[in-house]
Amino acid sequence: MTNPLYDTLFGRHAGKDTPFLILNDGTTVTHAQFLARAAQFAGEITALGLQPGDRLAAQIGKSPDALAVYAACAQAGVVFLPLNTGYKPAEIAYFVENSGAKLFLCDPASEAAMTPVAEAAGTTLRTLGSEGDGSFAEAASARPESFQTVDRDGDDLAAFLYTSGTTGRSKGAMLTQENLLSNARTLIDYWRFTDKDVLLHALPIFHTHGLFVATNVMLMTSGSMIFLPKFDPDVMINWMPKATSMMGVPTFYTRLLDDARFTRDLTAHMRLFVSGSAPLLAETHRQFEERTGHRILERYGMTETNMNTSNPYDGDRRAGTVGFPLPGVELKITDPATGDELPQGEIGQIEVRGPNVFKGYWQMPEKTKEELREDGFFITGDLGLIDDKGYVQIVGRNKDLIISGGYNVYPKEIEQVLDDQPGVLESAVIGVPHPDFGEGVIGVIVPEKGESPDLDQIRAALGEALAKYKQPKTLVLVDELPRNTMGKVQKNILRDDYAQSFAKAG
Ligand code: MLC
Ligand code: AMP
Repeated sequence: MTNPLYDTLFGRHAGKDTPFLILNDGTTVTHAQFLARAAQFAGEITALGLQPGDRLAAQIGKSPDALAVYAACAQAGVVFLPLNTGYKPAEIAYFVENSGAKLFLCDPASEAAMTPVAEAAGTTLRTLGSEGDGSFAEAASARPESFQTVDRDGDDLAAFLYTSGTTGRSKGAMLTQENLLSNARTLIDYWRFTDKDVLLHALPIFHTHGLFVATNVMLMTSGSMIFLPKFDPDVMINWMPKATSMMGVPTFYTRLLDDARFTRDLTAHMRLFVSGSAPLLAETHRQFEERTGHRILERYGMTETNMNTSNPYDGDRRAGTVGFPLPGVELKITDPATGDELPQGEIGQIEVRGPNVFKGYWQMPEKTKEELREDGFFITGDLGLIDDKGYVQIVGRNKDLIISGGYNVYPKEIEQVLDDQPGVLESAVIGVPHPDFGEGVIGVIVPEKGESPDLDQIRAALGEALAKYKQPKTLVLVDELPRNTMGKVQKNILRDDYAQSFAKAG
């Protein structure tokens, strides 16, 4: 093999007229059509001067063309950097600049806003829309439908996915071809995917879950995907009888359960429901089984590691646990202070090692060293234990992180924006239970002495700076923040104080 990622996921389908993507309007994109488009894109990327190892950043809506950019990068040996479509220009500027991306693809509608971003970073900007439109798509249409695949090695970089950090600065997790391939191979086996599977795909394709877990698995098994632009209960319910499997974040499951049309009959054709990216409440697990007869299979992963653990396909899928370490993945629970391994049953930090674990953070050797040990164990920042049956339970986080609807929100990033606002002395951002998103973001603000900050103006500033899902759903003003004797803000007290804030929301 000359290019393991391309050959294993894409090249294997050369010339096949089998369905790959089934779109909401009922049209189908075959494997061969998809590869032809990807080859045109690879030709265009190369013509724009990108060399193997260069980065291509993309903030584009979910569509077959968007997925073809991933395939094209693999074929041209270019590192793919997908970006959340909700990010604002101020957020994008950092990723494009930090990654040194040579080409930045954005939606035609955001071209004007992104032009200064690309100019400042010295990056070429092209557009790609969801309907085959945009300057990149148009230029690529004139290119051949085949492309000489660039030689690559399993250890070469395939993708950068940025994850935020507790310091507020995002880090580019460098993932190799083999990181992605090894995980997909394992998951296919563990979850019994075959070419008969039809996956209901409603996740975004700019994160690990929708891009690598779902898509790589289906590409590797030659199955097909009902490829939906976003999660919409009506559309999900419409397509469910045609699917065999679904992967989703817990919000998908709670929203489906809220819909009376979601029944045992509707799911009769399904063989597997997978949940991950955020904790699934044991109650949701129970209600789901009661309603449909299916037991959700919960697994645990991260951007830096792909998937680490999974409940079993055949054995007991235990609610409130994330199952066993996947084959090839070593997992241990360690003492955060000493790094020593703890006995079974004790709570500590979760560390993992395996072919799935990333190569480090782009141009951040110090950060990499803090989290990725020399012996290959990655300190996940999650706290957990291994129970008496060997199941891993996640009990909390050793990092200041909120997970809202499956998206990670790092409080520091929001606090920095809040602290910059006129009349604000300091702030603390917390996550509290939310019936729809699992956790909802709250911003607690302390005004400067004698000041009364304008909350509408602050909301507007947050709207300018941050993607919608990061913006606090509630802002509150307080006289002071609770602190311990060391002066550290006690977020646990704030979380208790505001625990009921979203109790009636939905
Ligand atoms: C949307 N909103 C959110 C939000 N998503 N707010 C907080 N958290 C979220 N996740 C905002 C919207 O902008 C809107 O604001 C309001 O909340 C309601 O929007 P909605 O229409 O109900 O949201 P919707 O578009 O339906 O999106 C909800 C969702 C989506 C859950 C379907 O967020 C989603 O697809 N999440 C999946 C995330 C994911 O793929 N994570 C995997 C990461 S990989 P307003 O004010 O306009 O009303 C990873 C590793 C691993 O973690 O283990 O997998
Ligand atoms: P991300 O950085 O977006 O990849 O998010 C990874 C984080 O999501 C992990 O470190 C966990 O905190 C969380 N996570 C993923 N899957 C689960 C799960 N099944 N249960 C609880 N938390 C999860």
